[in-house]
Amino acid sequence: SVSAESIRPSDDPNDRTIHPKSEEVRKRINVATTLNLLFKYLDRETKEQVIDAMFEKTVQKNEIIITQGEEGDNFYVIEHGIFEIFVDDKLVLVVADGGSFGELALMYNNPRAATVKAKTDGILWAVSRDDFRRTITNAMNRQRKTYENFIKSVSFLSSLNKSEITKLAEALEPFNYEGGDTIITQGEPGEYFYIIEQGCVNVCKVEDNGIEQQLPNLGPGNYFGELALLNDQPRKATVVARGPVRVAALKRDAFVRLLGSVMDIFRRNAQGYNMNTESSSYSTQYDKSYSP
Ligand code: 1OR
Repeated sequence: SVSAESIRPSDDPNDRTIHPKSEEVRKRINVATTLNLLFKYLDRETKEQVIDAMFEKTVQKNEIIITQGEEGDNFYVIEHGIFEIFVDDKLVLVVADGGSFGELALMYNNPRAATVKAKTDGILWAVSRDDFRRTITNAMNRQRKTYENFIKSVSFLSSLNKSEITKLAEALEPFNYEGGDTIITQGEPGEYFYIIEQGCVNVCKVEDNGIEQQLPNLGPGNYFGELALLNDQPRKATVVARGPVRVAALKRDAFVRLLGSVMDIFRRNAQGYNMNTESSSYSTQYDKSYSP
């Protein structure tokens, strides 16, 4: 399905590698990468470039794909198969379909941090070091810079220092929603904290007595989803996109690790949630309730 010949136009200023592929193969790769974290940062065009640059590698059970300590050559996305990751001969992680490995050595110019071994036969899509850096590393750096500027513009994050901003920018993940999409469902467990980059969300809470209470809408620079992580409790409200919404999201462990200095603000603002929405002393975040 993949031509052995690769075209590398040297007069192209972008000097892109293209391993030609059928539409069917591109679709398979698209499926394999939809949930992959590294691909979240890519706009459609860059993602197409990564897929262009990929070449297929079939592997056999027990094959060693990466050896700890060696220099990094490729990054791999798993279309199919189970792979075991060992650090100092200790099994640390098992990855399978849609997962990936081998990015660290390419991103940071380090020796391979782990050994990766096929537990089953499998199919991998490989991207060479040069192509990886040109596409994925570049996109991640761009995204990080965009996030750094965004963080500096968000008032509840104004206490963060430079190194905290850098770490937060590395940990934030972009998610996009369409109008009507439910971002958070009341009663479910929470794994993410959200800051709105673009758009507006509706927050709605069903009280114990069954009465639905509309909370003020939230917009750019506002946050939600902190309570479940702060208090280790189910989601206390449902949050729905009112139109196209883009959020910067932070996983639970990163939230705890990176926003420690902001917890007081969260706690203080959370006291406002318990008051009636009509109350004049409603929380700081809602002082300027967002209405587009
Ligand atoms: P790499 O280029 O260093 C080995 O080649 C790959 O294994 C590495 O990139 C990651 O993609 C992947 N520690 C190091 N490498 C890991 C780890 C890992 N997990 C996956 N890889 N740890 C496991 C974290 C759950 C830390 C163990 C102390």
